[in-house]
Amino acid sequence: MRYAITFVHAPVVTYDQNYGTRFAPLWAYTLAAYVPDDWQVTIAEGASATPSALQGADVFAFSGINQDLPSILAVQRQLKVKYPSARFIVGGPLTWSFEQEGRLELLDSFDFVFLLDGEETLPRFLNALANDNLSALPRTIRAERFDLAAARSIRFSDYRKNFKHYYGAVIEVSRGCPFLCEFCDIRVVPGNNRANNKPVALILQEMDEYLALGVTQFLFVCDNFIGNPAWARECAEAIIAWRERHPARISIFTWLTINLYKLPDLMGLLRRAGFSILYIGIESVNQNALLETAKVQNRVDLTKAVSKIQGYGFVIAPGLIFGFDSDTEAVFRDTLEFIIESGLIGGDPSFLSALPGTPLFERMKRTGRLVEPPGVATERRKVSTNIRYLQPRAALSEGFLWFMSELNGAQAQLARFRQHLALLTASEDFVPSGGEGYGSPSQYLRLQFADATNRQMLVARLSFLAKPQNALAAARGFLLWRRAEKERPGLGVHFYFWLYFWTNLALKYRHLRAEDLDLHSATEGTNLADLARDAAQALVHADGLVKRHSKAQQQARHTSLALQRLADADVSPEGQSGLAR
Ligand code: B12
Ligand code: SF4
Repeated sequence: MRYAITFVHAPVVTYDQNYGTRFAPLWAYTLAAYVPDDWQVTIAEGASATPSALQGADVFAFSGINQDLPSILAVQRQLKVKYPSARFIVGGPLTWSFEQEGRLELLDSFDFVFLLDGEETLPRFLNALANDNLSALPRTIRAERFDLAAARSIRFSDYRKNFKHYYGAVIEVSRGCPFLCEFCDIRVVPGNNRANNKPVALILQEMDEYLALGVTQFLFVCDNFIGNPAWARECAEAIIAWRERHPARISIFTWLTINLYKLPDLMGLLRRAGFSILYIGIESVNQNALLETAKVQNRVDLTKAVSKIQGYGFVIAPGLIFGFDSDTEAVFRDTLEFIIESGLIGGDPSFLSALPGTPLFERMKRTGRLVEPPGVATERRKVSTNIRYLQPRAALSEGFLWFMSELNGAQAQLARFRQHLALLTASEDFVPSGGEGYGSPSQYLRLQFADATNRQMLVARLSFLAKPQNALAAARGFLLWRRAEKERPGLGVHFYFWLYFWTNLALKYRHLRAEDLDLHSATEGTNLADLARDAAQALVHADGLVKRHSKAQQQARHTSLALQRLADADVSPEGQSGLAR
């Protein structure tokens, strides 16, 4: 071996985001498969990714998401002192995001910064270094979109050393999404507005490798698994055939869109393939908000769509967002009612944020509604966003606090679970998945006991559930599950998922007060008349003709209405306009 590269995974894995579950750093195992053969590879994470534990290398490669910046810089700074002649490189979602935001200087301490897919740029860089030709490369190395049809399997020789630390397996299956939601930074990545799928044979090959390690829980990583429904069918059918050869009780979690409910054959196939939990961006129960943000595929009867999907036996982990321009005082109550009525048992609603590079970010910037990030890093706090909303701040905080306290109450929790089971048992579409369900409690508990912080979290969960009203609701939920199980075997994961999500949210938001919410209203620092003018201008073409039936028209109309409401309300930042309920 002539050269050595060390992938350093040093993120902030804060308690409220992974809830004690540790997943494989897929970027490192993926890119390690593209390192030239004569390089020695080390993948360092957790305790082994601390400066004192790290051995010398020619290249130290870092990656992360925006919120990881402080921990990445802290580790890199110390390593640089220890190994001054090494090259430090960085890639991952944070580099693209910072570039879009015009803040790439945050990564100035790195020798080279990589934007977007690394499968081709990393080996090019390593070869240039080995050939003493680094000066031919720019400091910021931008990738073309990598065609996943040419993807390699992850580097299992390294993965096998670490797999016991991880919850199940993470398999990347696809990149990209054909939709155009205004707030999303996936579809704006060059070439990413369509599905880019990995060969199904490679997915099965990786499943074989994982299964040989005894792994049966799979996180199928993608932006939208049904971005190309024909490929999704092909993939599901191949897994069904694979399961006939491997009698393992596998379970799969993935990300997809709500239009799945219109594809009954695909829902059946996915269940038979072992799909168990689906993350679906529902975003808002306010149909105007969906129009405003161009989430066209969600402009349907959401309760019906959610019930239909759940009726096949899936658990939905819903994405829900507050703070769209057209949200009114009703949104918090409507969302709570929707969750209960449609029997949704997961979800961690948040406030709209403008990600750099998105049309939403541009619109907020243009209208002076962006809140500048504090200090050097974009660090995520419990409830912290970068938009000045068109609702009074106090009303949003009040509404959110009310929503969380209601949702986490034993009464609402039992009601949502009861409805969930009622829908499942009444459904004629139910298809058993033949697996344990994603979120196996035995595997989760193994990881919980292995770590002191996780053990504390487990104790906190149990003491929350021990409160009399919570204990009663949990016991009732247990009995409801056992009764439903007689008609629909395999609902254990639904019960555990319900308890898991309930306790996650309750612990995350316990002791939450209005002061803990870092929210801003357009009344602070923004001229409402300018905003109204911008909304009106958005309605007019350059030639002066008024736009009809366009997204801009919808957005401008709702923004104008919201501005009017805001102007009519008590506009002081602390104003109590009654928007909360
Ligand atoms: C799976 C996933 C998760 C899983 C994590 C599983 C895991 N393995 O850790 C879960 C559900 C836990 C999760 C949680 C969160 N996630 Co997430 N997640 C994803 C998702 C869907 C896939 C990530 C992935 O593994 N991709 C596959 C790998 C191979 O891709 P990659 O890491 O991007 O690496 C490629 C390139 O970036 C590049 N590259 C990467 N690093 C480097 C380094 C070098 C040196 C080079 C040369 C190249 C390079 O090469 C790689 C191969 O092409 C992405 C969206 C997406 N499609 O990427 C969002 C995404 C990463 N998540 C995101 C967010 C915001 C979160 C949360 C903060 C959400 C929340 N509000 O709680 C939490 C944070 C959790 C935490 N503490 O880390 C954002 C990050 C945005 C940003 N710029 O900061 C993303 C991009 C989604 C989005 N567009 O909004 N997430
Ligand atoms: S459907 Fe999801 S991934 Fe696709 S553009 Fe909308 S938010 Fe992004």
